[in-house]
Amino acid sequence: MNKLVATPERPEVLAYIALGANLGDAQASVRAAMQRIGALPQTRLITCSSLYRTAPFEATGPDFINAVVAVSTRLNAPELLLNLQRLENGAGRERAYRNAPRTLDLDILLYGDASICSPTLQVPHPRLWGRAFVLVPLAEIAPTKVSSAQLLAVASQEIERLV
Ligand code: PH2
Ligand code: MG
Ligand code: MG
Repeated sequence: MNKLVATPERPEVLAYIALGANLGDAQASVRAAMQRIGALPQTRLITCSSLYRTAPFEATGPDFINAVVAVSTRLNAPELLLNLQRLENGAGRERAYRNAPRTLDLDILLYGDASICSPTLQVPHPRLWGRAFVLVPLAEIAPTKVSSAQLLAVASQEIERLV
């Protein structure tokens, strides 16, 4: 006899994603990416930071547009990463060399309280703390995640909130 076994629903996890672009219409790319992230399967957009214009940090090329979003998702972290990479590729992302100018970069900063260290994904993002272009928008939408000392440590990096 067939048994109906209910598959347990996966938990919703609050994740933070950094968005960046410095090729093409970067503001439009970042805004469109916010909407596309919210339309990913089993994922809801919770909060979007403002957009910020930032000087390239350990990178060359035009100024960046950066932002951070919070999502609630039932995707696991590797699935979320795969979906974000599809959005990067859909936006014409090319990987010519490390930190090359890009049409869209989407990085998982935090995935709930998870610590992940796999060859393809490290969470929390290993370079989260030294970068104003991530910390300032993250602090805007999740002030408890960033201390004033951490913000002070990146205060010399150029960043301008767009209105
Ligand atoms: N991303 C990098 C390297 N440097 N600088 C700014 N301002 N914004 C970025 O998004 C950025 C960067 C690697 O992903
Ligand atoms: Mg990045
Ligand atoms: Mg990236």
